[in-house]
Amino acid sequence: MLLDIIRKRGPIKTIGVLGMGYVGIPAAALFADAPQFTKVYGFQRDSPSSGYKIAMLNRGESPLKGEEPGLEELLKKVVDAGKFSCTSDFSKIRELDAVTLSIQTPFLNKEDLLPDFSALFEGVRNVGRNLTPGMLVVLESTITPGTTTGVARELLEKESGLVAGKDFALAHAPERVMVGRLLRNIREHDRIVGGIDEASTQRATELYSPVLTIGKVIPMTATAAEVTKTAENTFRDLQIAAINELALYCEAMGINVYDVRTGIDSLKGEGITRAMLWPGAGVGGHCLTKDTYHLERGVQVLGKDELDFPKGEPSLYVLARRINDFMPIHMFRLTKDALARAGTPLNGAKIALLGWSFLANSDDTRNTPAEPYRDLLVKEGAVVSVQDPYVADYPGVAMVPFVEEALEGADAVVIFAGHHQYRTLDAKVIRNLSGKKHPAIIDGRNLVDPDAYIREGFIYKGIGRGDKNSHVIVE
Ligand code: SAJ
Repeated sequence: MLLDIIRKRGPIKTIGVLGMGYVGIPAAALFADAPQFTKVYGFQRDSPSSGYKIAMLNRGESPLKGEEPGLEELLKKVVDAGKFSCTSDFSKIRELDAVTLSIQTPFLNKEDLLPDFSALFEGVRNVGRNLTPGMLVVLESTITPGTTTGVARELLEKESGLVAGKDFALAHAPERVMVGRLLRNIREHDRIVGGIDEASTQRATELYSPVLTIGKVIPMTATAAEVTKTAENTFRDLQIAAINELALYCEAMGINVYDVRTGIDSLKGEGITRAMLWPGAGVGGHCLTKDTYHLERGVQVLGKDELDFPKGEPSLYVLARRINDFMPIHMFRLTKDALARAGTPLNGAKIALLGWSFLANSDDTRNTPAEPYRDLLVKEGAVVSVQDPYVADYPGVAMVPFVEEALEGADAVVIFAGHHQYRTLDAKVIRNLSGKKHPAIIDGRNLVDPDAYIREGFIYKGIGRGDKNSHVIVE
């Protein structure tokens, strides 16, 4: 009986974390800082691309880019105390009471939206080969619902000859961390903990409780935990699509979506909420762009003959993805229409694309919606110069360091990411830099005041700004 084996083994003392990335490193440091645990190993393949992390981490240095408040101090503390060390020797897993896997699951390619689980499953095999009775295995990566009780369980059992739920505990505890607040998120967010059975859920709760400060453990089954993680991002994507669709409607009806948003958002109290998010030039990143498709694949596999759904209708969630992915195309349409009003053909037009990263005030460019937008312009023969204060280079994209350089001779200025630096752009200065009588300004993130630009002779277009998009051109 698993509970007996676990009772014989006693409380969790030693832990392994596979995947020294932005999820695994803070998780390992927090486990090591908990007095209940005596030793934590961080496991990292000694590969050409990331083997360097091993020595860095053993010096108490973080290989992560960007500011992570408290992380370096915490790493130094646990390394100096001998409670944390990083290794590529997976056989050390045999000594441990619990192992977590935080290995990324990117898409193989955008077309078929199939995830690449190869790195994660290699980690699972490494655990399987060193699995001992009574150990707890927890998957933290975002995975398709059904993976924990399916492929992951099969791989662990095949490699170890042990049986999940009988000889070892198995659970899914999805990460909910955001770059820039990793430690705070792990400590303060509630932690979804889903075991393949009651004993596994309890053992995983014992593992995570010590690192939570104001967060609490929310227990459920492993599959419910997988659906929770993918659905929480699916719902955010859906909320964004809902306001993006409303923005397109408002443009068509000649009204300002932000007035409507303020109006709807005023309906508050007595549990009434509308969760109004913000329309924009598109949705990028590594979470919202893929988690919907994990959820969809999960229900296709797990619910294949059971799903009762309106015949022939597309999934609302996939439709939301399509609406969000349409926004860069809409931005292209706004650009083309604005240039047409100035009598400038797209072919040969000079476009200043401001903001390449997928998120305001961030350097993260993963799945940026600016890329499909730029591709459409380049295909039409436009000359695009990209500027982003947080991004110095990007393969195949001509990037300029200063916004003035991008604006030099520009026929159109397009704001794609809501970086705060772009809020203070001066219409008069931009017009002089562009040297054009009627330059275009396309605002994808509602950063600028339309009238300030229209007064300067600009041709203005803004997402959701049906009240301004057909303005009279000021000579
Ligand atoms: N976006 C909009 N309108 C909005 C909000 C976002 O167009 O109202 C766009 C952003 O410009 C960006 C994309 O959506 O291109 C994603 O933005 P995001 O704020 O959701 O940032 P992410 O992708 O880093 O989402 C992460 C997720 N966290 C985890 O998966 C652990 C998500 O669950 C969080 O809700 C989100 O951070 C957050 O709230 O910061």
